[in-house]
Amino acid sequence: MGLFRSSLYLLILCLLQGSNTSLIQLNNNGYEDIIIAINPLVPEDETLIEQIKDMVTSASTYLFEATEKRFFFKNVSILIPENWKENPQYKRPKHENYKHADVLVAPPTFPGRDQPYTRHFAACEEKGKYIHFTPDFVRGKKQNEYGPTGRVFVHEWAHLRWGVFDEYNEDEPFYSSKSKKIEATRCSTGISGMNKVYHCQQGNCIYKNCRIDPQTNLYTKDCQFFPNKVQKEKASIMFMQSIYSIVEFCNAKNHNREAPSLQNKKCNSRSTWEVISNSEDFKNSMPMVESPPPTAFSLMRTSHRVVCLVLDKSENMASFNRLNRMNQAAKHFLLQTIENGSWVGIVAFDSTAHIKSKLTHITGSNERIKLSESLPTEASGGISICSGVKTAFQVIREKFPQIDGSEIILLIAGEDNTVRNCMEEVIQSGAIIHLIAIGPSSEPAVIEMSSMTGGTHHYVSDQVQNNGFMSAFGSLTSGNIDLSQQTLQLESKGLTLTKDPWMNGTVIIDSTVGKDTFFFVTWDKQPPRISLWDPNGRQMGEFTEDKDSKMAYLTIPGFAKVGIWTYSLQAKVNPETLTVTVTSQVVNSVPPIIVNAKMNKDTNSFPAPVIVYAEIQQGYLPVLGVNVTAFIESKSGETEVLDLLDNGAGADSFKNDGVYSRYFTTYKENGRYSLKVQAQGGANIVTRSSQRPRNGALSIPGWTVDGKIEGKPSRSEINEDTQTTLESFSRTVSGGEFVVSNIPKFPLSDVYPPSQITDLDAKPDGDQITLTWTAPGDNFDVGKVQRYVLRISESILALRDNFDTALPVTITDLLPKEANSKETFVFTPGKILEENVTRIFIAIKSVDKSNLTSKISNIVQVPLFIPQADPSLEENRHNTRVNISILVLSVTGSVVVVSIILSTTIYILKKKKNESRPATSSIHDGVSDFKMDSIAEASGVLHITGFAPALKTG
Ligand SMILES: [Ca+2]
Ligand SMILES: [Ca+2]
Repeated sequence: MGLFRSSLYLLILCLLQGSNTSLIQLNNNGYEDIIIAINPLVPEDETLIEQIKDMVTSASTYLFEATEKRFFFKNVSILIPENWKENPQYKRPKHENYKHADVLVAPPTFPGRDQPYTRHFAACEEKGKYIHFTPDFVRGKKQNEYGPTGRVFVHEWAHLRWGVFDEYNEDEPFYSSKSKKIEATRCSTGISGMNKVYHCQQGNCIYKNCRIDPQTNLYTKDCQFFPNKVQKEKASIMFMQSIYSIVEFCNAKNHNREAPSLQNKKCNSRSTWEVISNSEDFKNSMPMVESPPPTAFSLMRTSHRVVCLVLDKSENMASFNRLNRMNQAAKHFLLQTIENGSWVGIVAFDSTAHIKSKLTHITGSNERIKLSESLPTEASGGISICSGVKTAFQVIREKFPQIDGSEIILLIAGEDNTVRNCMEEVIQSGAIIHLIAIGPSSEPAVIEMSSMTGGTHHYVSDQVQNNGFMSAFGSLTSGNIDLSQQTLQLESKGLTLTKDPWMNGTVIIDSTVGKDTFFFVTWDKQPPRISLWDPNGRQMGEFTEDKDSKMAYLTIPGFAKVGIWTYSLQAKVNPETLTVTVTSQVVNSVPPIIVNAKMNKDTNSFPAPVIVYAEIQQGYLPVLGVNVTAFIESKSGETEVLDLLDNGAGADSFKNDGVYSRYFTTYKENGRYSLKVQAQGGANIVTRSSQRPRNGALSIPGWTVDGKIEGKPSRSEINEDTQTTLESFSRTVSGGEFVVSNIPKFPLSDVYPPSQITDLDAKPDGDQITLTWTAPGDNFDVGKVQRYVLRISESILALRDNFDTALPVTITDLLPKEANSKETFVFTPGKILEENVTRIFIAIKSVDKSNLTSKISNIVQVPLFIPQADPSLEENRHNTRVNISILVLSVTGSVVVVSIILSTTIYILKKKKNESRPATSSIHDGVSDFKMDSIAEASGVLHITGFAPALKTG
């Protein structure tokens, strides 16, 4: 534990905040504008830059061949941290920054954990978030484990860019094949090798034959597949790009559909090449005739932040108290959020622009206060966004001739169709435009401007109690500095009080934050009475009141006491609207718990659903068991509340990866919606999982050479999932905005089917098979489905492509539960099976009250008989007792009463690596056991009497 703790202190600070949108473009077969960012915690080392270049250069050639001369890496920007020394070669970044990094080169989460991986938490075919390489990996020090770095880069690139998944599966390393053999999960099956157990006793290590586990009818967990070092097989890169002969992806011809790989589970049993061929990249390109040019690199070093506020003061700002609300949030930003060392200027505009403050270097509170006194005080006149932005360029150029990488926080409250006049100039300027749009009628073209320059955009409604301004400004922290200097938002809340004058609440300060904690209160009419108590019940002093701006604030100097702080506001008039915002800075040396929120898309057309994501991590480790609530506000201020779940069902792709997700479908009106996410963790309920990340290159277990195994197995990184309990915490973040169109005037009856079941699991148990899955709902993952349809087949393709004609299993006894509950169903396969059926495939669809049917679930496979082991393993089988259990004559279903409501259960697990398979000690039902050898020797294959001759359908 001591080691774990101390190493955690060394954890890298995750720089990615806010929604990450890659800036990569594909142009004439070449990928452009890839950003590889070196984390500031990586010690200065110029050779690392050369090694990154070598990696990408060799990856480009490998990628070109693997994609049939279709894609290569054309240009890459390497972001060098500010704490590395200057070099004339290093340019100032334009739109490139850490928030858009495609590849992070950052220290490992734990010393020695150098596994390369891709952060990907969406569905098949969707893009991943970033690739993580450690400095030692890039330096080539991990070649024995992962092979050449360029090849690994291509493996990770396929995850990141095309949303394909791994074709190995350490949780399910073996399966029962059609040819009655146990096979290693791999693609293609042409990859040859041996299955062995590496066994060490008192320092003596030997390779033993694999044994069969009678519970699973597969090899025991310690058995591993050791590929031949020399072989001819060319596919697949998503299995093991480290095998020298592997230069291709598995395609429709050589794809191994039977293997329980994540690729098969997530991509509907399609090959990686089929998925890649279906991508936009592929459809928009033709193979090249000539060889591609070598990759070009730009070196960029981040430096001080330059920000200019460009604030609308037109007559549009006069209504709904907008000007004052903007000033409150802008003051908060200037007093608290903007980092020391930054340069800040202020421009206000109506039909012309007015410089309110030239660029000021922020070194302490004097500059902050002075800037906050320069905000516009009167709202009148027309609106000219271009004059505002151009004047901001002028303000920046006075101090810095190059405006590359400068940020403009553009706040607008109305339409201005002349904005296109300066669109091109702004996009070419190298500045980043962050947009905060107020009210329903703000100029849509500016969103485009903001996206094109790599900025974020936020929408603020006129519902004061939703505190939209504060959330939007609060999210505009720097993406390029160490988290230790950043401000996190712990609370952002508002209330319109009518009868009851009180607004009471609590804020949790955890030990990873608490520096310079700032309590900020606003009102609409009269200053309320404000009281604040620390966790010991000691009342804090007076708040500083700014009556003109209708706000009051209090800084807790130094470090605020860890625990629950209580505030109480009493309104003096009725009605009154009050808001409370609490921010705090990170305490050095411990990575803070960080919440990022986003939607899967910025624009959406009805009736497609939007997926809301909240990612909660400490360092790069997922934080589990958090109560996560999304508030989605439409342009007229109606708010929809959703609980986000990390249960691996519905919209959530992976269980327990610290990404909490949910479908959003209850649109009320066309237009802009803003997202705010609140995360609350309870002490001893929230945990940090040390689980190894998914989606990454497989480490080489060792090679088979001339029938012997070479090299020590590298399973040194034990994937024991230690769960560290955490203290209580709270966070509130803005997730930006999205726009919905094409909502019909009159509501349609029912357009949403139940979501696809993606976590169907099957465990053989005696003569029965126990199925479990998470219940979908009437509309994706909300409500309750009407019924389930369960079908089985001997052929995976028959089940996938012709589900409706496959053999049904009666499941009508099962009354569906509320969405996100655990469903369990037990059935006995019985006499439907042919004598030589070695395994069956099972899938489920669900049907809602309007008879809308879900997509087919993931397909699970159950081995029914002991498959043939390798001939070399014959000696092992004599001691293997096998449970021959398929004796019952009919297909019957029974409902298992036990159920767990998942949505409210915090999943605390002490999980071993293999979760999906039953423990060998699980209950045995006493059905006849046979000696395997007596059967196998009698017939060569297993013949069990009592089965009908053919697989029946219907
Ligand atoms: Ca998840
Ligand atoms: Ca429905």
